[in-house]
Amino acid sequence: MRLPVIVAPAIAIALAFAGCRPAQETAAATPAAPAAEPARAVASEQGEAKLTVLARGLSHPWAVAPLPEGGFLVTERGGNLRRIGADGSVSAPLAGVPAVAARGQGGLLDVALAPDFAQSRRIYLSYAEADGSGLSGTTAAYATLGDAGLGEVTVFYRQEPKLNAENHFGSRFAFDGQGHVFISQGERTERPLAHQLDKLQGKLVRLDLDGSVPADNPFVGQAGARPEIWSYGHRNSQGLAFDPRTGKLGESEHGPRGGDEVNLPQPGRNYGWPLVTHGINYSGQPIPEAVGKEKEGMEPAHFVFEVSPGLSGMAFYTGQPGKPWNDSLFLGSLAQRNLIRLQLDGDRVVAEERLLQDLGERIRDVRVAADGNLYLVTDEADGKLLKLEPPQG
Ligand SMILES: [Ca+2]
Repeated sequence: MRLPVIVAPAIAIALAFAGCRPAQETAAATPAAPAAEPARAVASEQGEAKLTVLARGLSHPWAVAPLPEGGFLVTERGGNLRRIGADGSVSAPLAGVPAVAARGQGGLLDVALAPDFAQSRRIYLSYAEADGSGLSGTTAAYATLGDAGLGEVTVFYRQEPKLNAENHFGSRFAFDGQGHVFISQGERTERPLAHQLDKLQGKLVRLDLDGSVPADNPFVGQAGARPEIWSYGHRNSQGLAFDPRTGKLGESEHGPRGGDEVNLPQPGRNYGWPLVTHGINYSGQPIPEAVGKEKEGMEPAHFVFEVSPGLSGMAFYTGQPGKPWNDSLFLGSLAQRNLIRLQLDGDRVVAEERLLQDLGERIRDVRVAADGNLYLVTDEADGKLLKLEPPQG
């Protein structure tokens, strides 16, 4: 087992000071592993939450998957997968991760545990993959998690065709508990592709857990359409999760300026991009194809942010009766650098709150773990893994 390659700066400083102290104190103060930094209070409309920096010094972390035995898997966009202990210890990069195309917005993206992870130790990874000529596409693999790395790495999905474009790869996984994995993607900034059913850009796809195509997918048997597709007309979908209360799939979509969306994607439906949007180009120019906020035959957004937060990962917080944040949807904001909490009544958004504004960091992913806490990663050069303990009511 290699030693951790990252020492949290605060710990390094603590150790430096420890050197000036009497020997007996130094021995007692030396941690076996980097200790978590002290928790601090976080104000919320629903009471006081608690924030702890579990680890820092991560390079643009993109996803966090809490492990059932404690600890976490965290991806770094440059291509590393690390295990982080419940005590904040950060492992060396795990071996066996596929080569990724870390250019533009591409690189190592999502990590998720298979529904039967406790028995199988299988994990899912999504990433940007290059071909020999420099074209790239969103790709998904599963693998078995061992102590030092991954084994039995199997690529089970490739976005086709590969393109000469470096942005809008997506991507997140979600599992429906009925033997399917969903993979969100972006349109790679080639807007018209989101409506072309023979291409996989701008599509949400649904596969069996081994990567085969389910016979009941909406476009199976339709000439000129890819059978992997579940829904289409998506711009860049970087959040995906099932609502445990309703079993409905939710999707967050990083939109154009003024057009970030939450959708509840249904099979075979068209979610409109780029014809239907509330936004304009980041240049300030209109989107050439846009016809308005709604159009016959296309699904309007379920919820729209008309000032763009720059949405990324998302998680439902449910099944916590008596807790003030019960029935919330959390979304990471990249551009506004905070954590969004949407209060839900059924599927309806009835209130909105921003958290962690004073942290000032791009929140790339948020997950709810079995311990009832939220875990986040910040997409920064000095990226952090954060634990957020909800108000107890
Ligand atoms: Ca849309």
